[in-house]
Amino acid sequence: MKLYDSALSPFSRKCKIIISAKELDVEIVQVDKDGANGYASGDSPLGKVPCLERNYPEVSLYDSPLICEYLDALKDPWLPKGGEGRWKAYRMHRIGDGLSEAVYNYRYEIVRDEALHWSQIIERHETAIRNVVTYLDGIIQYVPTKWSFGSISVVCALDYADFRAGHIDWQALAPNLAKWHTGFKSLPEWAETYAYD
Ligand SMILES: N[C@@H](CCC(=O)N[C@@H](CS)C(=O)NCC(=O)O)C(=O)O
Repeated sequence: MKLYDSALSPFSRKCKIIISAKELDVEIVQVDKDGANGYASGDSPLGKVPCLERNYPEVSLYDSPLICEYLDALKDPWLPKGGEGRWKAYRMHRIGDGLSEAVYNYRYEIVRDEALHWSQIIERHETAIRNVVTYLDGIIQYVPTKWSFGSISVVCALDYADFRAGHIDWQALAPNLAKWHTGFKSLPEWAETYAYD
């Protein structure tokens, strides 16, 4: 199997944490942008990373929540099989992704020429970032302090927020979340997949 990857992508990083933690046999392939096609990410018509190419190219998987669920299921699944725990894990995974999306959208606004900046949209994304970290700060004591289907997404989003929207200083807004996040930095998979130096 091959994971089409770009080192800075928080969506791709979630997949790499699972691959590393579970020692899965997946080749990580760095891809470049291909103009209006997006990334040259295998046979994904979306042109986005990550994309997971399995043994049959016609059944590649795209969109990171789906790829994470597939990879997780290959060995000792973190995602609970059913019950409320499963919904909680999906929910945490998706709020982490939503944070990454808000940071990503913010970034795409501010890299335009200044004359094209749309201040209401920039403020919309910044507000979403602030609201999500404040919300997470209040519930983080219920979220596992080790890798799980939910925590991978939140950890990747927080590092990405630091990298692309550091002026928000999410740690100051969310001290409980900051403490929780710091606990992951000593895990080998964190350092191995961290690309924001
Ligand atoms: N919902 C997608 C989002 C993936 C995504 O937006 N990836 C970005 C990189 S962080 C990308 O490939 N952007 C290229 C483009 O849209 O042209 C997922 O979770 O996989």
